[in-house]
Amino acid sequence: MTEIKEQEKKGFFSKLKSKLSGTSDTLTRKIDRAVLGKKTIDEDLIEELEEVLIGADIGVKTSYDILESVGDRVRRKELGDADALKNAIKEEIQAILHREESVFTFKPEGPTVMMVVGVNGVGKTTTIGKLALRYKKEGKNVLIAAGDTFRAAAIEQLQIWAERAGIDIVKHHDGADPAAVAYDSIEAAKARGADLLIVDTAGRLHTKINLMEELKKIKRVMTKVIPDAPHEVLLVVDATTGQNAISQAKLFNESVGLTGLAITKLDGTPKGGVIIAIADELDIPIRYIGVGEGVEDLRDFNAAEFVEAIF
Ligand SMILES: Nc1nc2c(ncn2[C@@H]2O[C@H](COP(=O)(O)OP(=O)(O)O)[C@@H](O)[C@H]2O)c(=O)[nH]1
Ligand SMILES: [Mg+2]
Repeated sequence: MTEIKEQEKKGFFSKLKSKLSGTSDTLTRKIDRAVLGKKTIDEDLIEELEEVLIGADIGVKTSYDILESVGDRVRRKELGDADALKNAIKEEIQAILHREESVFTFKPEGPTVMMVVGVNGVGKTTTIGKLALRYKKEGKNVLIAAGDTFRAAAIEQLQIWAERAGIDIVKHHDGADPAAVAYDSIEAAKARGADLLIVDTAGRLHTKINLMEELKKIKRVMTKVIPDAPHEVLLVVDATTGQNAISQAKLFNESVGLTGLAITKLDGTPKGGVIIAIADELDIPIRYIGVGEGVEDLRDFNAAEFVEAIF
């Protein structure tokens, strides 16, 4: 029994490793190449490594921070060889990621309300579908709301996930007021005693109202039914957009106040290093990572596991 579990864990990990190979190619292979055969660990090498880190989308500030403390250790002659140097970088990265590792938790009673935000195409609706299925499997009573009323296709897409998961969906016609959808869904969640309500939102609008104003309105409306809702404002960002993901996170955080992040499309991209910059530059917990389109490809973010997979 435990052996099977052990094997499952190994399979799960090797799959994660292969999904993140784009990032390990740009990051760890290049670190290896830079340090390989170097007899002395000096300032030139540190500079070379800084370029490697920046090239892996870790960002200028974060790359500098990482190598500043590694450089200190080099000057104190604590790092004797290339392996020790590589390990020091790995430890620094893990420490940064570890700060923002924090799993999503449910309120002890009453519906926990999660509002999912982000620009178009980042993977909001897909992430909601995966989460709904997962938490239902874990025995939660889940309800989802089609708050992206901007396109009919968005409602249909969520409907398909709801059918697949065998869960209820609250929806209005396309073009309806998303705040009204949010209000109805939160009333329904309360009335039905749902454990989790996940509300989808639009990433773009072509009307006069600004997206951020609309998201604020959705948040406000929710508090009329459940005063401390939403309990989670989850921003979804697409790792393949690299440094753009950071500016999106800053913008959404200033406007609507984020409590968690999901970073999608880490599979196949060489830009996965952006997660390190996000963890370093923003003080927002990373809840989930997306490494593919399958249901099992949305995982709780685990800093140690992530670093092991890319190093
Ligand atoms: N490869 C990959 N594709 C993803 C991931 N998450 C979402 N997608 C795809 O990204 C596209 C846009 O997703 P969608 O959920 O419609 O984005 P939304 O506009 O934010 O709601 C879809 O084709 C998804 O299948 C992921 O982790 N990896
Ligand atoms: Mg969508």
